[in-house]
Amino acid sequence: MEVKRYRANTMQAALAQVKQELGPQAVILNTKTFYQGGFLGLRKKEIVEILASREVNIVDTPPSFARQKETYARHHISGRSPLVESKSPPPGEGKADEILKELSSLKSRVELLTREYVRDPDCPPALSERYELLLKAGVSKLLAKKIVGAVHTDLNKADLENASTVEKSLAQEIGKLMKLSGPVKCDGGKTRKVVMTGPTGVGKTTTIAKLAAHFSIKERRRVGLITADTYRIAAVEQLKVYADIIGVALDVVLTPKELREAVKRHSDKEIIFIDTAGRSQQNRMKLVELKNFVESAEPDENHLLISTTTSEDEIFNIIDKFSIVDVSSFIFSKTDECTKPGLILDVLASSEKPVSYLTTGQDVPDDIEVATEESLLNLLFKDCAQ
Ligand SMILES: Nc1nc2c(ncn2[C@@H]2O[C@H](COP(=O)(O)OP(=O)(O)OP(=O)(O)O)[C@@H](O)[C@H]2O)c(=O)[nH]1
Ligand SMILES: [Mg+2]
Repeated sequence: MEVKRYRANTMQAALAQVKQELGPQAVILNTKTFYQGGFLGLRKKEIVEILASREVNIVDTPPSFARQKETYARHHISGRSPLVESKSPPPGEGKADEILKELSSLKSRVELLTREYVRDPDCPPALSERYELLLKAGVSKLLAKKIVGAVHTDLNKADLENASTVEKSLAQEIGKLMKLSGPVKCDGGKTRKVVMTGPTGVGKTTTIAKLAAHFSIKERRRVGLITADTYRIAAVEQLKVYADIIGVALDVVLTPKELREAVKRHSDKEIIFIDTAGRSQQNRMKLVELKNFVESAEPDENHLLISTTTSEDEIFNIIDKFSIVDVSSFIFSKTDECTKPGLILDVLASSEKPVSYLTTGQDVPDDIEVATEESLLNLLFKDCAQ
Protein backbone atom coordinates (compact mmCIF):
# COMPACT_ATOMS: atom_id res chain seq x y z
CA MET A 1 0.00 0.00 0.00
CA GLU A 2 1.42 3.37 -0.95
CA VAL A 3 1.02 5.89 1.86
CA LYS A 4 1.58 9.56 1.21
CA ARG A 5 2.20 12.40 3.63
CA TYR A 6 0.69 15.87 3.19
CA ARG A 7 1.48 18.93 5.29
CA ALA A 8 -0.19 22.34 5.33
CA ASN A 9 -1.03 25.17 7.68
CA THR A 10 -4.70 24.19 7.93
CA MET A 11 -6.63 20.95 7.80
CA GLN A 12 -8.59 22.25 4.83
CA ALA A 13 -5.46 23.03 2.81
CA ALA A 14 -3.98 19.61 3.63
CA LEU A 15 -7.24 17.89 2.62
CA ALA A 16 -7.29 19.85 -0.64
CA GLN A 17 -3.80 18.49 -1.42
CA VAL A 18 -4.95 14.95 -0.68
CA LYS A 19 -8.00 15.34 -2.85
CA GLN A 20 -6.09 16.89 -5.72
CA GLU A 21 -3.43 14.19 -5.80
CA LEU A 22 -5.23 11.05 -4.72
CA GLY A 23 -8.79 11.91 -5.78
CA PRO A 24 -11.99 11.84 -3.76
CA GLN A 25 -11.64 8.12 -2.97
CA ALA A 26 -8.50 8.68 -0.93
CA VAL A 27 -8.52 7.33 2.59
CA ILE A 28 -7.10 9.24 5.51
CA LEU A 29 -4.96 6.92 7.60
CA ASN A 30 -3.87 9.38 10.23
CA THR A 31 -3.86 13.07 10.99
CA LYS A 32 -1.83 15.01 13.47
CA THR A 33 -1.22 18.59 14.41
CA PHE A 34 2.14 19.78 15.63
CA TYR A 35 4.09 22.96 16.00
CA GLN A 36 7.23 24.18 14.32
CA GLY A 37 9.68 26.87 15.44
CA GLY A 38 9.10 29.49 18.09
CA PHE A 39 10.73 30.03 21.46
CA LEU A 40 9.01 28.43 24.44
CA GLY A 41 6.07 27.90 22.14
CA LEU A 42 5.78 31.59 21.20
CA ARG A 43 5.48 32.50 17.51
CA LYS A 44 5.28 28.84 16.67
CA LYS A 45 3.45 27.70 13.55
CA GLU A 46 0.72 25.06 13.59
CA ILE A 47 1.22 22.35 10.98
CA VAL A 48 -1.41 19.80 10.03
CA GLU A 49 -0.16 16.48 8.66
CA ILE A 50 -2.27 13.87 6.91
CA LEU A 51 -1.22 10.36 5.96
CA ALA A 52 -3.39 9.15 3.11
CA SER A 53 -3.59 6.39 0.55
CA ARG A 54 -5.83 5.46 -2.32
CA GLU A 55 -5.19 1.74 -1.94
CA VAL A 56 -6.85 0.81 1.32
CA ASN A 57 -9.45 -1.95 1.42
CA ILE A 58 -12.62 -0.18 2.25
CA VAL A 59 -14.90 -1.80 4.77
CA ASP A 60 -18.54 -1.83 3.82
CA THR A 61 -19.98 -0.48 6.98
CA PRO A 62 -18.48 2.28 9.09
CA PRO A 63 -16.61 0.88 12.09
CA SER A 64 -18.07 1.82 15.41
CA PHE A 65 -16.31 4.46 17.48
CA ALA A 66 -15.43 1.80 20.06
CA ARG A 67 -13.86 -0.36 17.37
CA GLN A 68 -11.77 2.54 16.06
CA LYS A 69 -10.45 3.08 19.59
CA GLU A 70 -9.62 -0.58 19.86
CA THR A 71 -7.78 -0.57 16.53
CA TYR A 72 -5.83 2.52 17.48
CA ALA A 73 -4.89 1.09 20.84
CA ARG A 74 -3.81 -2.21 19.30
CA HIS A 75 -1.48 -0.49 16.85
CA HIS A 76 -0.23 2.00 19.40
CA ILE A 77 0.59 -0.66 21.98
CA SER A 78 2.23 -2.93 19.43
CA GLY A 79 4.44 0.00 18.47
CA ARG A 80 3.28 0.10 14.89
CA SER A 81 2.01 3.30 13.37
CA PRO A 82 -1.56 4.07 14.33
CA LEU A 83 -3.94 3.16 11.63
CA VAL A 84 -7.55 4.03 11.82
CA GLU A 85 -9.66 1.88 9.59
CA SER A 86 -11.89 4.11 7.68
CA LYS A 87 -14.98 4.08 5.70
CA SER A 88 -14.49 5.59 2.29
CA PRO A 89 -16.27 8.86 1.70
CA PRO A 90 -19.52 8.57 -0.19
CA PRO A 91 -18.50 7.96 -3.76
CA GLY A 92 -19.44 10.07 -6.70
CA GLU A 93 -18.51 13.36 -8.21
CA GLY A 94 -19.97 16.60 -6.88
CA LYS A 95 -20.14 15.36 -3.33
CA ALA A 96 -17.16 17.35 -2.13
CA ASP A 97 -19.00 18.88 0.79
CA GLU A 98 -20.06 15.54 2.13
CA ILE A 99 -16.52 14.22 1.79
CA LEU A 100 -15.09 17.20 3.62
CA LYS A 101 -17.69 16.79 6.38
CA GLU A 102 -16.82 13.13 6.74
CA LEU A 103 -13.08 13.84 6.80
CA SER A 104 -13.47 16.60 9.32
CA SER A 105 -15.50 14.36 11.64
CA LEU A 106 -12.85 11.68 11.20
CA LYS A 107 -10.21 14.23 12.11
CA SER A 108 -11.92 15.10 15.40
CA ARG A 109 -12.26 11.43 16.23
CA VAL A 110 -8.59 10.77 15.53
CA GLU A 111 -7.59 13.79 17.62
CA LEU A 112 -9.74 12.56 20.46
CA LEU A 113 -8.24 9.10 20.25
CA THR A 114 -4.71 10.49 20.09
CA ARG A 115 -5.32 12.50 23.22
CA GLU A 116 -6.86 9.55 24.95
CA TYR A 117 -4.06 7.12 24.21
CA VAL A 118 -0.93 9.11 23.62
CA ARG A 119 -1.31 11.75 26.28
CA ASP A 120 -1.92 11.61 29.96
CA PRO A 121 -5.67 12.18 30.28
CA ASP A 122 -5.12 14.63 33.14
CA CYS A 123 -2.74 16.76 31.15
CA PRO A 124 -4.18 19.46 28.88
CA PRO A 125 -2.68 19.37 25.35
CA ALA A 126 -0.91 22.72 25.79
CA LEU A 127 0.97 21.27 28.74
CA SER A 128 1.74 17.97 27.03
CA GLU A 129 3.56 19.93 24.34
CA ARG A 130 5.58 21.90 26.91
CA TYR A 131 6.35 18.67 28.75
CA GLU A 132 7.76 17.20 25.55
CA LEU A 133 9.81 20.37 24.93
CA LEU A 134 11.34 20.07 28.40
CA LEU A 135 12.21 16.42 27.79
CA LYS A 136 13.77 17.37 24.46
CA ALA A 137 15.93 19.94 26.25
CA GLY A 138 17.17 17.17 28.55
CA VAL A 139 15.13 17.92 31.67
CA SER A 140 14.39 14.67 33.54
CA LYS A 141 10.87 13.23 33.29
CA LEU A 142 10.31 13.70 36.99
CA LEU A 143 11.25 17.37 37.00
CA ALA A 144 9.41 18.09 33.72
CA LYS A 145 6.26 16.58 35.24
CA LYS A 146 6.71 18.65 38.37
CA ILE A 147 7.06 21.85 36.32
CA VAL A 148 4.02 21.30 34.07
CA GLY A 149 2.10 19.97 37.09
CA ALA A 150 2.70 23.25 38.92
CA VAL A 151 1.51 25.21 35.86
CA HIS A 152 -1.58 22.98 35.69
CA THR A 153 -2.39 23.69 39.34
CA ASP A 154 -1.80 27.43 38.95
CA LEU A 155 -3.94 28.07 35.89
CA ASN A 156 -7.66 27.69 35.33
CA LYS A 157 -9.16 26.06 32.25
CA ALA A 158 -9.42 29.30 30.25
CA ASP A 159 -5.82 30.30 31.08
CA LEU A 160 -4.59 26.90 29.94
CA GLU A 161 -5.93 27.67 26.49
CA ASN A 162 -4.07 30.96 26.31
CA ALA A 163 -0.57 30.29 24.93
CA SER A 164 1.10 33.38 26.37
CA THR A 165 -0.35 32.79 29.87
CA VAL A 166 0.91 29.20 29.74
CA GLU A 167 4.38 30.39 28.62
CA LYS A 168 4.54 33.00 31.39
CA SER A 169 3.53 30.52 34.07
CA LEU A 170 5.99 27.93 32.71
CA ALA A 171 8.85 30.44 32.69
CA GLN A 172 7.90 31.39 36.27
CA GLU A 173 7.97 27.78 37.45
CA ILE A 174 11.33 27.19 35.75
CA GLY A 175 12.59 30.46 37.25
CA LYS A 176 11.76 29.21 40.76
CA LEU A 177 14.25 26.36 40.28
CA MET A 178 17.10 28.61 39.19
CA LYS A 179 19.41 29.51 42.02
CA LEU A 180 21.65 32.33 40.82
CA SER A 181 24.65 33.68 42.68
CA GLY A 182 25.38 36.55 40.31
CA PRO A 183 28.92 37.33 39.14
CA VAL A 184 32.15 37.19 41.15
CA LYS A 185 31.97 39.93 43.75
CA CYS A 186 34.67 42.55 43.65
CA ASP A 187 33.80 45.86 45.29
CA GLY A 188 37.30 47.21 45.82
CA GLY A 189 37.18 46.47 49.57
CA LYS A 190 38.97 43.52 51.15
CA THR A 191 40.92 41.35 48.66
CA ARG A 192 38.48 38.88 47.13
CA LYS A 193 39.94 35.35 46.79
CA VAL A 194 38.32 33.26 44.08
CA VAL A 195 39.19 29.60 43.44
CA MET A 196 38.22 27.40 40.48
CA THR A 197 38.00 23.65 41.03
CA GLY A 198 36.71 20.74 39.00
CA PRO A 199 37.54 17.62 37.02
CA THR A 200 40.24 17.61 34.34
CA GLY A 201 39.78 19.61 31.17
CA VAL A 202 36.47 21.29 32.06
CA GLY A 203 37.78 24.81 31.40
CA LYS A 204 39.09 26.07 34.78
CA THR A 205 42.19 27.82 33.40
CA THR A 206 40.38 29.28 30.39
CA THR A 207 37.59 30.57 32.65
CA ILE A 208 40.11 32.20 35.00
CA ALA A 209 41.74 33.89 31.99
CA LYS A 210 38.32 35.19 30.85
CA LEU A 211 37.44 36.55 34.30
CA ALA A 212 40.92 37.96 34.97
CA ALA A 213 40.75 39.82 31.64
CA HIS A 214 37.29 41.12 32.45
CA PHE A 215 38.18 42.45 35.89
CA SER A 216 41.58 43.78 34.88
CA ILE A 217 40.73 45.37 31.52
CA LYS A 218 37.00 46.17 31.67
CA GLU A 219 36.57 46.88 35.38
CA ARG A 220 40.11 48.21 35.89
CA ARG A 221 40.61 46.24 39.09
CA ARG A 222 43.98 45.20 40.50
CA VAL A 223 44.08 41.48 39.69
CA GLY A 224 46.46 38.76 40.92
CA LEU A 225 46.80 35.24 39.52
CA ILE A 226 48.04 32.16 41.36
CA THR A 227 48.24 28.67 39.98
CA ALA A 228 48.50 25.58 42.13
CA ASP A 229 48.43 23.42 39.02
CA THR A 230 51.99 22.26 38.64
CA TYR A 231 50.85 18.81 37.66
CA ARG A 232 51.51 19.59 34.02
CA ILE A 233 54.22 21.96 32.78
CA ALA A 234 51.90 23.06 30.02
CA ALA A 235 49.29 24.14 32.59
CA VAL A 236 51.63 26.78 34.06
CA GLU A 237 52.68 27.96 30.62
CA GLN A 238 49.04 28.21 29.54
CA LEU A 239 48.15 30.60 32.37
CA LYS A 240 51.45 32.49 32.02
CA VAL A 241 50.59 33.33 28.41
CA TYR A 242 47.22 34.75 29.47
CA ALA A 243 48.78 36.59 32.46
CA ASP A 244 51.31 38.25 30.13
CA ILE A 245 48.65 39.28 27.61
CA ILE A 246 46.38 40.71 30.30
CA GLY A 247 49.35 42.27 32.08
CA VAL A 248 48.91 40.74 35.53
CA ALA A 249 51.36 38.94 37.82
CA LEU A 250 51.27 35.13 38.07
CA ASP A 251 52.53 33.17 41.08
CA VAL A 252 53.19 29.43 40.84
CA VAL A 253 52.85 27.45 44.08
CA LEU A 254 53.81 23.88 44.87
CA THR A 255 52.33 23.36 48.34
CA PRO A 256 49.40 24.62 50.44
CA LYS A 257 51.92 26.58 52.54
CA GLU A 258 53.26 28.34 49.43
CA LEU A 259 49.70 29.11 48.38
CA ARG A 260 48.98 30.77 51.75
CA GLU A 261 52.14 32.87 51.38
CA ALA A 262 51.35 33.84 47.79
CA VAL A 263 47.85 34.97 48.81
CA LYS A 264 49.49 37.21 51.45
CA ARG A 265 51.88 38.65 48.86
CA HIS A 266 48.87 39.63 46.73
CA SER A 267 47.13 41.45 49.57
CA ASP A 268 47.48 44.71 47.62
CA LYS A 269 45.17 43.28 44.90
CA GLU A 270 41.41 43.77 44.77
CA ILE A 271 40.84 40.28 43.46
CA ILE A 272 42.95 37.11 43.23
CA PHE A 273 42.08 34.17 41.00
CA ILE A 274 43.49 30.80 42.05
CA ASP A 275 43.74 27.99 39.50
CA THR A 276 43.89 24.39 40.68
CA ALA A 277 44.86 21.12 39.01
CA GLY A 278 42.04 19.14 37.42
CA ARG A 279 41.24 16.13 39.55
CA SER A 280 39.35 12.99 38.74
CA GLN A 281 36.27 12.61 40.89
CA GLN A 282 37.30 8.96 41.33
CA ASN A 283 40.61 9.80 42.98
CA ARG A 284 39.89 10.39 46.65
CA MET A 285 43.56 10.98 47.56
CA LYS A 286 43.96 13.76 44.99
CA LEU A 287 40.67 15.29 46.13
CA VAL A 288 41.95 15.42 49.70
CA GLU A 289 45.12 17.09 48.41
CA LEU A 290 42.95 19.61 46.54
CA LYS A 291 40.95 20.28 49.71
CA ASN A 292 44.19 21.10 51.59
CA PHE A 293 45.24 23.54 48.87
CA VAL A 294 41.86 25.25 48.74
CA GLU A 295 41.53 25.58 52.50
CA SER A 296 44.98 27.11 52.82
CA ALA A 297 43.86 29.98 50.58
CA GLU A 298 40.76 30.68 52.73
CA PRO A 299 38.80 31.61 49.62
CA ASP A 300 35.71 33.82 49.55
CA GLU A 301 34.37 31.93 46.55
CA ASN A 302 35.02 28.46 45.19
CA HIS A 303 33.42 27.81 41.80
CA LEU A 304 33.07 24.17 40.82
CA LEU A 305 33.26 23.88 37.04
CA ILE A 306 30.99 21.30 35.47
CA SER A 307 31.17 20.60 31.77
CA THR A 308 27.67 20.41 30.29
CA THR A 309 28.95 17.77 27.89
CA THR A 310 29.12 15.34 30.83
CA SER A 311 26.32 12.82 31.40
CA GLU A 312 23.77 13.62 34.10
CA ASP A 313 24.77 10.66 36.30
CA GLU A 314 28.41 11.66 36.14
CA ILE A 315 27.56 15.28 36.97
CA PHE A 316 25.86 14.18 40.19
CA ASN A 317 28.87 12.00 40.98
CA ILE A 318 31.21 14.97 40.42
CA ILE A 319 29.13 17.22 42.68
CA ASP A 320 29.09 14.54 45.35
CA LYS A 321 32.85 13.87 45.25
CA PHE A 322 33.89 17.52 44.96
CA SER A 323 31.72 18.46 47.96
CA ILE A 324 34.80 17.49 50.00
CA VAL A 325 35.92 21.03 49.09
CA ASP A 326 33.53 23.76 50.20
CA VAL A 327 31.85 24.79 46.92
CA SER A 328 30.07 28.16 46.77
CA SER A 329 28.63 27.96 43.26
CA PHE A 330 28.69 26.11 39.96
CA ILE A 331 29.99 27.25 36.60
CA PHE A 332 28.48 25.28 33.75
CA SER A 333 31.10 25.16 31.00
CA LYS A 334 31.09 24.27 27.30
CA THR A 335 27.42 25.15 26.89
CA ASP A 336 28.20 25.73 23.21
CA GLU A 337 28.80 21.99 22.84
CA CYS A 338 26.00 20.79 25.05
CA THR A 339 23.00 18.92 23.66
CA LYS A 340 21.06 18.46 26.90
CA PRO A 341 21.05 21.83 28.67
CA GLY A 342 18.03 20.69 30.71
CA LEU A 343 20.37 18.81 33.00
CA ILE A 344 21.42 22.19 34.44
CA LEU A 345 17.86 22.60 35.69
CA ASP A 346 17.93 19.16 37.30
CA VAL A 347 21.21 20.01 39.03
CA LEU A 348 19.91 23.34 40.32
CA ALA A 349 16.61 21.78 41.43
CA SER A 350 18.32 19.13 43.49
CA SER A 351 21.24 21.10 44.88
CA GLU A 352 21.48 23.92 47.39
CA LYS A 353 24.21 25.61 45.39
CA PRO A 354 23.61 28.41 42.88
CA VAL A 355 25.13 28.89 39.43
CA SER A 356 27.40 31.86 38.74
CA TYR A 357 28.46 31.66 35.08
CA LEU A 358 27.95 29.80 31.84
CA THR A 359 30.92 29.46 29.54
CA THR A 360 30.03 29.52 25.88
CA GLY A 361 33.19 28.79 23.88
CA GLN A 362 36.97 28.80 23.78
CA ASP A 363 37.52 32.50 23.12
CA VAL A 364 39.20 34.51 25.86
CA PRO A 365 37.79 36.85 27.16
CA ASP A 366 34.44 36.86 25.35
CA ASP A 367 32.94 33.40 25.74
CA ILE A 368 31.47 33.67 29.21
CA GLU A 369 28.23 35.07 30.58
CA VAL A 370 26.78 35.61 34.02
CA ALA A 371 24.02 33.05 34.60
CA THR A 372 20.65 34.78 34.67
CA GLU A 373 17.10 33.54 34.24
CA GLU A 374 17.18 34.84 30.69
CA SER A 375 20.50 33.25 29.72
CA LEU A 376 19.43 29.92 31.22
CA LEU A 377 16.02 29.98 29.49
CA ASN A 378 17.70 30.82 26.18
CA LEU A 379 20.10 27.93 26.64
CA LEU A 380 17.33 25.52 27.65
CA PHE A 381 15.22 26.28 24.62
CA LYS A 382 17.99 27.11 22.15
CA ASP A 383 16.77 24.42 19.77
CA CYS A 384 13.28 25.90 19.77
CA ALA A 385 14.47 29.34 18.65
CA GLN A 386 13.90 30.13 14.97
N1 LIG B 1 33.80 24.46 23.48
C1 LIG B 1 34.31 24.97 24.59
N2 LIG B 1 35.57 24.68 24.94
C2 LIG B 1 36.05 25.23 26.07
C3 LIG B 1 35.28 26.07 26.89
N3 LIG B 1 36.05 26.42 27.96
C4 LIG B 1 37.24 25.82 27.78
N4 LIG B 1 37.26 25.11 26.65
C5 LIG B 1 38.34 24.30 26.09
O1 LIG B 1 38.51 23.15 26.89
C6 LIG B 1 39.87 22.76 26.88
C7 LIG B 1 40.38 22.63 28.30
O2 LIG B 1 40.36 23.92 28.90
P1 LIG B 1 41.23 24.27 30.18
O3 LIG B 1 40.90 25.68 30.56
O4 LIG B 1 42.66 23.95 29.95
O5 LIG B 1 40.60 23.25 31.19
P2 LIG B 1 41.10 22.93 32.67
O6 LIG B 1 39.90 22.58 33.46
O7 LIG B 1 41.95 24.05 33.16
O8 LIG B 1 41.98 21.63 32.38
P3 LIG B 1 43.04 20.94 33.40
O9 LIG B 1 43.82 22.03 34.03
O10 LIG B 1 43.85 20.04 32.54
O11 LIG B 1 42.22 20.16 34.38
C8 LIG B 1 40.63 23.83 26.08
O12 LIG B 1 40.78 23.37 24.77
C9 LIG B 1 39.68 25.01 26.11
O13 LIG B 1 39.84 25.87 25.01
C10 LIG B 1 33.94 26.37 26.50
O14 LIG B 1 33.17 27.08 27.14
N5 LIG B 1 33.50 25.78 25.34
MG1 LIG C 1 43.93 24.05 33.91
